[in-house]
Amino acid sequence: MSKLSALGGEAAGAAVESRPFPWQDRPAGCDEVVWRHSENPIIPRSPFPGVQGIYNSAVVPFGEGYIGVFRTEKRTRFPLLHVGRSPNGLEWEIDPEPIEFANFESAPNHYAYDPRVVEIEGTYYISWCGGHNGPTISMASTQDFQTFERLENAFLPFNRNGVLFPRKINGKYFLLSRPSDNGHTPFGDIYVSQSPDMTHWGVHRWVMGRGGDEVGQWWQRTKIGAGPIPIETPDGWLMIYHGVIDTCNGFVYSMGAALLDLDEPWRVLHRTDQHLLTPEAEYEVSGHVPNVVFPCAALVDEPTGRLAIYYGAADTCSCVCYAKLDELIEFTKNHSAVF
Ligand code: BMA
Repeated sequence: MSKLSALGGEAAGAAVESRPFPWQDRPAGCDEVVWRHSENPIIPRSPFPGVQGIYNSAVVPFGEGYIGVFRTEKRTRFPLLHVGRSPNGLEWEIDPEPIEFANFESAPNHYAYDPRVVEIEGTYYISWCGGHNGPTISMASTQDFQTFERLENAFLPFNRNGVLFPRKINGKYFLLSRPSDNGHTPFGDIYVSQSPDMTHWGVHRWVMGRGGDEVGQWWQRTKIGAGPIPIETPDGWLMIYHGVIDTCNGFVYSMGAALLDLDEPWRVLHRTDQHLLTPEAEYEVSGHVPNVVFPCAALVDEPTGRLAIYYGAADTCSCVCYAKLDELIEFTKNHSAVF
């Protein structure tokens, strides 16, 4: 059964939990379904000396506040994962040292980027793009964000954007991914795989493909990839994702959404026929890689239906945007092209 069987409106009142939910109301005069936090970036490119980028990162509620796994780059520009903590989801303290795994010797050539985090049955799982012989989906688990156990890689190279579902479906773990290549992949569709144990992955099913001329969908014509952990709703799994267009100045990464069948999540019910957010703000169009909005996490305040989406901007800094869950679902249903 859906956790969000009834999507509360604003009148539903204060959040059940005492931890503050990161939120700003839609600004006056704005009629977008998704709007930006007014003080983005919430984490600037250098949260502490020696760091030159922190982006495409994941957060979850934890204790009285929030915890996150951040893609952090020091002067080597070699990406590693760092834990961060926040009382309110907006102000963050990032550990200066990267995550170390109890059962795994970190080699200097093991990179790690674009993490996602999810709690399933009391254990937190981290999936990220990792490797040393080509990128694939690496995974770890933790109970407390102090000790981390490295799990086996889910797939052979090359693969990216590994995103777990937040519960088992018909007794199996489900993992979205985007098979890719060793470089700046110029193609890519979203697939879903199943596992009985978080180690052995199979039953690979195609979920949805990139857009193109035939479907009039250029904003997502080059490749697509799942973003935050899918959100369970009565209308299906809400999967926020990125879509990419190739231009003469390089790739442009935008954000879209789809609703997937709750029991058979390879079946797409609805899918936005336009982007929800595209690089326009200064911090999105300018940075290490201009023109990137890259969502990796979302928080839902169940009593109010408020949604805070965390995204990396321009491969440089960390940002938040907001939506109302019921509005986003209605928008996805009413502006849909499934192909
Ligand atoms: C992808 C990943 C992301 C990055 C994006 C844009 O291939 O490497 O981490 O945000 O490219 O550079």
